[in-house]
Amino acid sequence: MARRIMHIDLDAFFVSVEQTLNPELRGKPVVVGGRPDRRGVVASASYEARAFGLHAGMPLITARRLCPQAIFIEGSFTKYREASQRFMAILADFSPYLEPMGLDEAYLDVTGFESIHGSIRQMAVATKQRIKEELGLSASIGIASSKVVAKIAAELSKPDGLLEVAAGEERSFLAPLPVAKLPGIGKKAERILNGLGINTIGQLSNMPLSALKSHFGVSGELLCRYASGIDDSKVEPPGAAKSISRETTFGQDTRDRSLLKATLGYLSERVGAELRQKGRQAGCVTLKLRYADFTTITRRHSLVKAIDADQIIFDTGLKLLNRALSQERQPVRLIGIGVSSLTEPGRQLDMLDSSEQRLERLNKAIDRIRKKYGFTAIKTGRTLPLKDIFPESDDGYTLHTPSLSR
Ligand code: TTP
Ligand code: MG
Repeated sequence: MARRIMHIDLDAFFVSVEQTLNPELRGKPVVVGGRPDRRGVVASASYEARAFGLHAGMPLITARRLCPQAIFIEGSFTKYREASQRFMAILADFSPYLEPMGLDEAYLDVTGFESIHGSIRQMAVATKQRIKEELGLSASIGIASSKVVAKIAAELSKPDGLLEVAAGEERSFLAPLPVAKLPGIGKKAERILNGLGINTIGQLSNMPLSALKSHFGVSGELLCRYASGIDDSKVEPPGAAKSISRETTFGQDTRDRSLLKATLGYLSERVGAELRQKGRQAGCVTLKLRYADFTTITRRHSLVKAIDADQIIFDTGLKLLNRALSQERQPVRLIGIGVSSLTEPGRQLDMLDSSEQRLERLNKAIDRIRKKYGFTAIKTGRTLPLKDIFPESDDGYTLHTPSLSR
């Protein structure tokens, strides 16, 4: 029996959440991402704004030029995370085979669920209705026999759409679409294919596999399968996180060592808090820097022993930072810190030496107080310079981009 898979994606997610909270924004060109006089890009644009050519990733300055009457909102990640959790909870009511992809989209395997809802189409209608009634948000849903086709169907149906591709119709459904609609085909691959005279997915599916492989290596095979609507990958519930990271772009490129250090300190605390909250320890710390000319570097350090202390994440990151800055004269645009090689803590308490025990007790106490009174209830010395620069809330500081500050 053919599988039935739904792909659900909320329409203009960040903007729509803002519109539910402020009805005056409804039906208007609205952009979430930041103020148009600051630098940054559009994170989400209402469909009214898209009519003027605005889209995610466009610089805010360009967006304002194309649509001066648009309303620009800084946004707040906390609101979007909450809406996302409620959205996923609704989906989980419909099927336990749920694979969230980011905040506002998910796959649902609904094979065999016809009997409960009459048809899968009616099930999708009911799903959309609950999302509308309970969250005030509109969703678009694609239904097909595979993830890749369901995703493309959902995107094609937007906004507030519902599109089902019957089993056996995958190939003819995909054939007339431009190659760029296929997941995995970015700007570069699109240019290569167009250069070869391949514009539609149908043309792509007729290319010899050897030609695809010579241009795209091992990915060639996957492209060939996708182009024919073949994708056996399962809808899988999320596994444990492989890494945890936080990053931020500065309002202005900076060489200010104390700002860089304090920001690194704050981001390290955010990473450490999530690491401990997930009950994991990390064996590797990675620093990320983007310089003024957009050159981006990552520097990693493997630790002898897995850790979960803010102090060690920060100290390791700071060493990497100092080394990187000594080799580069440009100002810094973005800084990020992450941990990976995550493991369950397996050690025994009495094996810890006293300095580790002290750190562990300290971080536990900090976590407890922050859980009760908010993140900024405790400001460590290393982050103090941020106090006068960034607005603070119970959830922590709001760095450069409020719609993404988490
Ligand atoms: P998308 O689902 O790609 O975009 P959207 O929901 O705003 O619009 P639609 O699905 O109707 O086309 O992404 C979901 C959210 O993720 C989006 O509201 C904001 C955020 N996002 C960014 O912050 N930066 C980006 O470049 C993109 C694409 C999305
Ligand atoms: Mg969306």
